[in-house]
Formats: sequence, C-alpha cells, structure tokens
Amino acid sequence: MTADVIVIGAGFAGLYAVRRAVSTGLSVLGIEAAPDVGGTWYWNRYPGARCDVESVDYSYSFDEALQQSWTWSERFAAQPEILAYLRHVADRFDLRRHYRFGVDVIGAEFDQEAGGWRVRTRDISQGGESSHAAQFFVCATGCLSAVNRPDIPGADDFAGDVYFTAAWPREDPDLRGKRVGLIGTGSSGIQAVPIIAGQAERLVVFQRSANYSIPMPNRPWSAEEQRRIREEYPERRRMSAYASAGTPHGTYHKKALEADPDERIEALWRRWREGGVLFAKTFPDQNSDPAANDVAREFAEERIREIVHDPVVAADLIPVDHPIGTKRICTDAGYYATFNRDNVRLVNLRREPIDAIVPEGVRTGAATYPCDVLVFATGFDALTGALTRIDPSGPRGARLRDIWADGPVTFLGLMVPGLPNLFTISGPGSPSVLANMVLHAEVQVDWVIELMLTARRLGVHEVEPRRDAADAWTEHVAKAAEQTLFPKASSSWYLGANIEGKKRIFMPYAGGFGTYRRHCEAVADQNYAGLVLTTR
Ligand code: NA7
Repeated sequence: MTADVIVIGAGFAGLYAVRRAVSTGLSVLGIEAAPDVGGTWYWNRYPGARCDVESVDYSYSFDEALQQSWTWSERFAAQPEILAYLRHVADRFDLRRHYRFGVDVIGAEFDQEAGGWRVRTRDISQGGESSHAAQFFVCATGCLSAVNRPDIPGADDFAGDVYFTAAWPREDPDLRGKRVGLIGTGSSGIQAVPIIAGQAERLVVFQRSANYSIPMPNRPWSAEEQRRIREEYPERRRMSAYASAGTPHGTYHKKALEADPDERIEALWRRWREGGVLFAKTFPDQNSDPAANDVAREFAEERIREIVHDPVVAADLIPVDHPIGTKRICTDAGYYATFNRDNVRLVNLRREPIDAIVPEGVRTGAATYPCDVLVFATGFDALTGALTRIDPSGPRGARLRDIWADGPVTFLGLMVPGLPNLFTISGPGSPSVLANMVLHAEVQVDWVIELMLTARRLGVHEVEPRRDAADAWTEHVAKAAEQTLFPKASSSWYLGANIEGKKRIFMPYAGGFGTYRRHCEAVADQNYAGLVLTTR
C-alpha cells in the first residue's frame, strides 16, 4: 500500500482531511490537479470572486491557535485572501509534503485482494500515468469543481479569446478596449459583470435564467472589530456548531405573516442592508411557505425595479422560474446598476436563444453580437460531477455512475453502497452548499477519520453502508427537500437542472447542518449502525 489513506483535493476539505489523518498517525497521500493548494479558491480567480459567507465564519475552527494566527481584512473575503489563508494553513501544518500536485485522477478501483483502493492518476504536464494504493479513499473533490463547458454549436470557431470563470488564467487578461460577451448569470457572472463592465469597451451579458442577487455591503474590518472577533471566536463557533447553516445567524423571531406589514418590511430592510446570503433566510418560514417567500421575493423585486432605469431590462432581470432563495441566492457589488451603463447590454436568451457562436461573436435568434472576448460563467456539473468523472468501481464491479443512475444514493452523503472504504466529503445527501462548507468539512472529516481509527482498532478491513440504510438516508434527504420550496427551482444546479441529461433530484440535505451533525453522531454512537464492517 502506498498509504493508509488517499485524499483527493487540496481545498478546505482535503487539507483538513490530510491534517486530521496525519495527526492521528495515519499515513496519507494527497492528490491535487492544481499546482498548489486552494481547491475551488485556486481555480475561481475571476474578477470579483468573493465568498458570500462572512470571512470570520468561512474559516477553520479546529485549532484555536490557527484562528488567532490569522486576521481577515474584510467582512467578505475576496478570492486572493482566501487562497492566502489556505496557503497559510498548508504552511503552518506542513501539509504540502503529503501531496502530489498537478496530478489528475483518471480512475479508481477497489482491489479486494489488496483490501483497498487503487487510484490511477495522470501527471498533467508530463503525461505519465501512475497507480497508488490505500485502504481508505477520501474524495474531497468539491461540490463546484467539475467545470460545465456547454456544447454550443460553433464554439471552436470563435476568433477571439475564451475564458471560463471557473478556470480563470493566473495572469488576469487585459479586457480594456475589448468587446466582451459573458454567458451565464449565476453567482460568478453576477460578481464579474460590474468589474468587467468597468474594464471593457462593451459588455453583452447573455442571460438564460435570471437570479436574485443581494448587494454585498463589504467593508474592511476595523482594528477594534478584528480584536473582538479574535476574542469572541470560541463563542461564535459554539453558536455555529449546531446551527442550521453552520453560522451564528438566526432568522427573525416571527414567521413572515405573523409580523405586521411594517414590521415585515423593517426585518427585510435589515437583512437587505446586512447583505449577502442571509436575506434568503430572513423569516423562519421563508423557505417552506410560498406566501412567506412571496413577501421576501416581492421586496427584492421592488429593489431591482428601483435600481434599473429601463423597465424592460429590469423585468428581464427578475427571475420567473423560482421562489427567492431556492436557487443559490447571489451577492453582488453593483450588479443591477451595471445595466444602467451605456456600454452594457442584457440579452435575454429565453426570448432570443443562442443559435451559434460564430468567429465574430454570438449569434442569437435576433442578432449577431460582435465580441473580441467570450467569458463563460456557466457553472459546474455540481455536487456529483467531480465524483462521477472519476467513476470509482467497487469489489463486485459496481460503478458509481451505475449506482447513481437514478440519482445519488448515499449514507449520510458520505458513503456509497457497493463502494467500501470510500468517502465523499460534501457529497450529495449532505448539507454541503446549504451550510458553512468549512465547518461542514470539519464535521465530516472528523467522523470519517474516527471511523477509520475504529476499523483499525477492530481489525476491520472494509466498511460499507448497507443498501437499505443508504436507501433510508436517501429517502430522508428527499423528504427533507419536500418540506421546503427548494425543489420548485426548476433551473437549479441543486437539482442538476443545468446539465443536460442529468437526473433531476434535489441533492443537498435540506434538514439543516445541526440536525445532520446529530445524525452523524447518532450513527457513531450506535456502533456505526447501518454499516457493514468486514474482517477478511
Ligand atoms: P451557476 O450558478 O450554475 O450559473 C451558471 C450560469 O450559466 C447560469 O446562469 C446558467 O443558466 C448559465 N448557463 C449554463 N449553461 C448555459 C448555456 N449553455 N447557455 C447559456 N447559459 C448557460 O454557476 P456559478 O459559477 O455562477 O455559481 C456557482 C456557485 O458558486 C454559486 O451558486 C455559489 O454557491 C458559488 P441556467 O440557470 O442554467 O439557466
């Protein structure tokens, strides 16, 4: 065996998995496609890239000394600062020495004779292939890492430069004086648009589905705030540990319609001004009661109409296919106001779909838009894509793609029946993108490493969820989604709707981070009920 554990990924989850495994005496091989640590925050370096969760929460909690060693400069950290933080963590715990960087995983098979996984890799720059073996295989491959490169006719014929927000060049391209076409209006497009509009000669934004976006009132932390943050960190983490989204924030103390109209509007204004994703959870019932949702939705739509001067453009920017917050709500720095600029134009692809990309630009049903540069902000094959692209196969020949042919089946979003000793950090069936991803990764990794240590202690070679236990969890995940309005977002990547041919199933666990954590604890407390532990 090359190591006890192979970990794929050097983002928040992968780095913590390596750190935790090493600290408990397990030997680890980390594999990462990028040349350095960072994961999502390595690749997504497009203009305006910023986390929509406050910096003080979107950071590791496992080590108080680490917490005290880092000072966030802004309320919402930009990509370079988050990447610098992850480099700091890698340096501090000397994690890079466990990794092979610049290496792509091309397949993984469970070898029952050897009692573990054989993971096949290709060196991205040299091209050589290798094979590595370990008893345990941790996929910390990220929810938003398999880039969606839409198959638009003529894409290869475009004469200008093409960039993907999710694989942005390390050297920022110079867009000054350029006519830029940007396709995609999710978080990435919405963050990039105001900045590109300020650089380019002209910007045409191609919108297939409008999204709700909340202004992000970002600002530097003052020295006094930074001091207080450090002092109050333990309390902040305590409040987050079992909270529904893994942050210390709650909702308004009354349901939307229990509050009188003035009170409602005041509560909404407060959240609007606080900014960021919290607006999606102003009222406790906003995500489950359509009438409560309408209150917040109408408030947000009024703001869009106030900001955007041209009423036709404003109407186009208002979503028509989902209750607010049921697709990932976006946060922006002047997105709507950008459409008041003379050099910016919105093209509604629902009215004039793209026919083709042509050498000189983008041709829709109504016109050809000349472009020197195309920016694809077209998102990801989210939640499952990074895993199904590896398509691990288990001891009885079961392949992940087959096991998940009708949608992801998991135990706690962490394990898959038929694939022993394999763990999917932030996998479908866990809260993942609905929660604070950093604390979520810590909870899952702690659980997984504890299971590995228990298996070692008991002389167990294989740990695998029973099919009925995985089915029961998957059903529980579906039921939790049914209690919410999430499944009503017909074009959401939460449901896989952005990828052609992908099964439409709401994938994250909507029961809340705290509830999820208690489920994980209960399974461990009941001697891993639901798992089969096999000794050879
Ligand atoms: P998203 O949110 O998936 O957004 C991708 C956008 O690209 C979205 O507007 C898509 O429209 C659009 N898209 C995708 N394919 C096409 C094609 N073929 N033609 C036109 N438009 C297309 O990805 P982001 O990177 O912005 O954000 C992902 C998450 O990262 C975000 O939610 C945060 O959690 C952080 P659609 O909606 O599918 O109609």
